[in-house]
Amino acid sequence: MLEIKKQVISKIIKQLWINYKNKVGQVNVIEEAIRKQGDDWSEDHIAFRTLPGIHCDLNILKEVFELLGYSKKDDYEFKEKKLKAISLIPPIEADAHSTKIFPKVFISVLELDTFSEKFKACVTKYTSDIVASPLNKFKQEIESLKSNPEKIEDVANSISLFLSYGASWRTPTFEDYELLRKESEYAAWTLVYGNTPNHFTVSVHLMKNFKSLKEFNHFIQEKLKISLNKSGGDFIKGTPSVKLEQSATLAEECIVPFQDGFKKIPYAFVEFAFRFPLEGKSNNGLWDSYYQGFVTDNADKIFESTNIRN
Ligand code: OOG
Ligand code: NI
Repeated sequence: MLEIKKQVISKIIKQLWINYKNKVGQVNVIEEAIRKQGDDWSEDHIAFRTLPGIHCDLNILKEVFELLGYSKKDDYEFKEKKLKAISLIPPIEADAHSTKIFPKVFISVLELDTFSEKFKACVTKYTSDIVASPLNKFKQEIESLKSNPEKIEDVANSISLFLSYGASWRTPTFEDYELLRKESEYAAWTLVYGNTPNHFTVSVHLMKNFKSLKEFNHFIQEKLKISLNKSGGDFIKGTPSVKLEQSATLAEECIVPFQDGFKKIPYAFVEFAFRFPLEGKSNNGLWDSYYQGFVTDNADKIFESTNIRN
């Protein structure tokens, strides 16, 4: 069964990737430039955002990935942004000691408790539109692959659609979007885009042509003329001592429908991760020789890649 699940994951990731690449022009530019240098595009992780609600929050996405063979790894808390998050790792077993492995998944959710009453009512108005989740359907579809493996394409498509187009509450008004944005950029973004991936992350530590994230950032900024997120004052979030350095582009805008017209809203960005080897391990490209967790202080700043820029 694990083998079939892995094939499903592979198809889903491919679908999500195509959807993301079609909507975010900078992805093509960056991918092509990296490949032209002779390096591979090796995905580190994908990130999703959710709003609280029994049929649409972090737990639904978590269970979808668990159905596919992913396992929950760590919990993260972002007090100021009023968010929490988890990471999931792909089915590794025999692959852990390998260079090719599926991306990790990072899922976050808004914590409603301490927001204003107006804000809470606004979030709930939308999330209460979702009265059922597709989890049971996905469970049955995956089970059915045991006896009908030829259905794999259909099953992968059905899950990809859910993960690509996000939660299906009513189209928001621009006024509600602005109301949420006053208290949380994250909430406003998620109201518009639902649980579609907001970034894919490429592993810079596995590239032959770039010895450091600094060198890679320079390439992105000077050669490709793409702007990077400077939240926290630096382009690089993290240090070798926390075993993870990250940088991210500023999200590209998409035209999205509101009840009262169309607007351009920042959508998705590209993230770059440079993972350091664990104690006693060398940087030989094998998955289990690098730190594979996330770092709260880094993540806190990465979230801001989709903020509205004035
Ligand atoms: C997730 C931000 C955190 C990381 O790698 O630490 C993150 C988000 O923007 O939704 O991606
Ligand atoms: Ni990330």
